[in-house]
Amino acid sequence: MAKLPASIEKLTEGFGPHLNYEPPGGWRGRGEPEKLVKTHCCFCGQQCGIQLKVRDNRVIGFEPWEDFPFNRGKLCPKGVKRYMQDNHPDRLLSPLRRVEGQGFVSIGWEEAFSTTVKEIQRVQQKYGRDAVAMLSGVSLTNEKSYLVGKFARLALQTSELDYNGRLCMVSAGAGNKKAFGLDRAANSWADILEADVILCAGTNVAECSPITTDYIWRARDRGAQLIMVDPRITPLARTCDLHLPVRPGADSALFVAMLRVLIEEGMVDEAFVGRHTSGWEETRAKALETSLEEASRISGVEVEAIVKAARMWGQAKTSFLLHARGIEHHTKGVDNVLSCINLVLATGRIGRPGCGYGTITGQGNGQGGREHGHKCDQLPGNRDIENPEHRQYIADVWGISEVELPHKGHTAQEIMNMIHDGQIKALLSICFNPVVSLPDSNFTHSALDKLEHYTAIDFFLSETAHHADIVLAGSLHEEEEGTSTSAEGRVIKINKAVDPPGEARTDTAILLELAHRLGRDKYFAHFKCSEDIFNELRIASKGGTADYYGITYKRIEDELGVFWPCPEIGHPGTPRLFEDLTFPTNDGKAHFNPVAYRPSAEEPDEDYPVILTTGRVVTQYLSGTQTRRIGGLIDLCPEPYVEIHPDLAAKHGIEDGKPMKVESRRGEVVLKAKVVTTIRPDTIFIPYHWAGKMSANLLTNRALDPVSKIPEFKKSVVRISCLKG
Ligand SMILES: Nc1nc2c(c(=O)[nH]1)N[C@H]1C(S)=C(S)[C@@H](COP(=O)(O)OP(=O)(O)OC[C@H]3O[C@@H](n4cnc5c(=O)[nH]c(N)nc54)[C@H](O)[C@@H]3O)O[C@H]1N2
Ligand SMILES: Nc1nc2c(c(=O)[nH]1)N[C@H]1C(S)=C(S)[C@@H](COP(=O)(O)OP(=O)(O)OC[C@H]3O[C@@H](n4cnc5c(=O)[nH]c(N)nc54)[C@H](O)[C@@H]3O)O[C@H]1N2
Ligand code: SF4
Ligand SMILES: [Mo]
Repeated sequence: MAKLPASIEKLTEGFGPHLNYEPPGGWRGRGEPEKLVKTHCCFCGQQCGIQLKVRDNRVIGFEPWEDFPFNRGKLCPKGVKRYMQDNHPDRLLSPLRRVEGQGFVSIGWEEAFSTTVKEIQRVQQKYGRDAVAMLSGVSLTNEKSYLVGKFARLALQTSELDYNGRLCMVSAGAGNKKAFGLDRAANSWADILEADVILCAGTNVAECSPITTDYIWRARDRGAQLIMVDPRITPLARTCDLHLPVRPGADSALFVAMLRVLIEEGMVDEAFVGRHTSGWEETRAKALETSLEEASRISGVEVEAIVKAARMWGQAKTSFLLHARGIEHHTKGVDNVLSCINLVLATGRIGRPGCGYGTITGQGNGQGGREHGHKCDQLPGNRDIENPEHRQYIADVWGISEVELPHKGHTAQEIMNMIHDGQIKALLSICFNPVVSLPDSNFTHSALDKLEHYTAIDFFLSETAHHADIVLAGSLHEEEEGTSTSAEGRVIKINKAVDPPGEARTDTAILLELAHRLGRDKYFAHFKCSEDIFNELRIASKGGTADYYGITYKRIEDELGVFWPCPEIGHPGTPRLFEDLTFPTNDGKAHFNPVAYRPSAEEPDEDYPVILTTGRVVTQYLSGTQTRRIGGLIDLCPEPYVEIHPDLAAKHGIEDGKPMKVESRRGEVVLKAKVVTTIRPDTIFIPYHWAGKMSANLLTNRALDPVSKIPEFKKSVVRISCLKG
């Protein structure tokens, strides 16, 4: 193996023996694979096709899968290294119990299940059913997401179920439903290739949706222009035609100003607006209330740049608008999304070739997972848990009376607040690491310490699982068959490559056993395999906006994915939505929504004069429990840092590579400064994938968007100082 540069060796010192881990004899010593399994990457919403090499019931490597149309064999660094999770020495091989003074000790499944069930029953008898909450995650397949929704409502019989997509996709989802009546990217990525102008708002495409970069480059090869809206000049922005360095939290002011230019310069598609939309008059009037100068003052983007962006967008024949968490992780995340959609609708560029719109889904199954029922307000098929007809339909599918179906519960951050307040006493979590990923981690730690009982299902001992009484050893992505839905809305097949190692069990087997022990077999015992669950999901989604009825395992495999909605077996699936220019809203039209700028929950002041924004790096994934264990990825970015502009750094005597302190109203961190000219001088950026003292979420704010209840990860205020020595 080539020797690592001294600087990197130094940085990885002390990270523990698991880094650069290789099995005895090395990976090569494992010999040739016995089989190649076509499946998908376990990480982000791009859901790249990949082939896993398997030998002796172990994943020993990967091969590109060039036939899969979305990524055509391409992978990012995480996809290339993902196979190293399998065989990992940190992998949980049996259930664990936390014993005071001893830490975690290995126990048998009988003890693990009986303790969990006894505690759930004790807490529910003493405090009521809703005193037990469940938190879930959308790295899980559609089958597991559906099962969790049914499990929480029929086995735990609680209304307190929510999921980690609450930190991710919910502002986009709420905005999409308001405007289009349906929550999915409106097009497959093939339409990006035909777009004349591509506008990317609040998305670090090259690092976070790396394969989308390839689509944008191919469009640019045909002459497409690229506009990027981000407080940082991200890697893709370095090549764009126009970069708008928006002040964090000010996107709606910017987009409303662009709409004003479209109106004033006659670039609105009046025929489309008149025939296919409603709400235009109010939206138009609102847009004309803010002057360009005022929008420029709020957003920090020059008037000329706003006008230029509006003209580039307004004069194009085809266009594609993409956004992600940069505009969505705000207390006005939904407003920001709606202000983008207003630009798409005003120019009538939707439902045609090369005319597209989409939020870029974050987590692996961030799309499918938000459709089939582990959101607190939702039932499968993207049905509304408070709509009497929707409730009756699902009650019939599940064989219960409608009154037995719990009502809407609270969202993820609200559940954590209720744990802190003592209203929720026990927690079951699967696939969620809130200690690292929720804002204000000191608060999250103290909330979890108050629980009377906590069982976590994970394959690694995450930082949140450190608080658990019982940890159930669940399964990796490659250990269970299922389906997932990519950012494009394409339903794809996840194939099982290996069995769970040691005593670990599949997530599905764990949930089914818990349901059995809770005495609710009659709703679950018919599930003998993942396909049984999918077939029930198909029926449960039938007639909903996210209709999967016509999708079968066989079709997915034969067709390399099927786009929902797909309401009948013979239906071809729907790569491009709204082609007939009708929308599944109450009036069949797309809805404009008037948006007015409002400040963020925190704005800079004398005590905390600097804006903090947070996000990602290409080599780490989410809370890092998976990618911080893969040596090859840690080598590329071993620890978090503070991106800071040279002017701001100089003001505080901060030097590149030297430690600096960042303090907010909630906590403080000491990290190395990374002095770069690619960030606004009033803003610093910290990647959030690390736990403990290096965690960005020690600083962030628990304030929520009033509609989507997403936390304001993208803006809080801090003071900074240089640390000598
Ligand atoms: N490498 C990697 N890829 C990932 C993930 C990962 O953890 N690592 N996670 C996946 C998931 S779950 C998600 S949600 C996606 C997230 O994908 P993205 O949303 O693209 O990633 P982020 O880094 O969270 O934020 C994107 C950008 O928002 C900018 N930004 C900050 N504040 C504002 C603002 O107020 N306005 C605007 N316009 N921009 C702002 C930041 O500078 C940043 O460049 O990535 C997915 N892909
Ligand atoms: N400051 C700041 N905070 C953020 C963000 C930000 O931009 N800034 N982004 C937010 C966003 S967009 C997101 S999506 C969240 C993500 O936050 P989380 O969802 O908490 O992050 P993950 O790392 O996905 O945590 C999932 C846990 O589930 C486990 N897991 C993964 N797959 C499976 C599986 O198949 N089965 C089981 N049983 N367990 C599994 C992993 O080991 C891990 O411990 O973070 C949010 N937090
Ligand atoms: S992390 Fe995302 S872009 Fe990278 S290989 Fe996996 S699915 Fe593809
Ligand atoms: Mo996300």
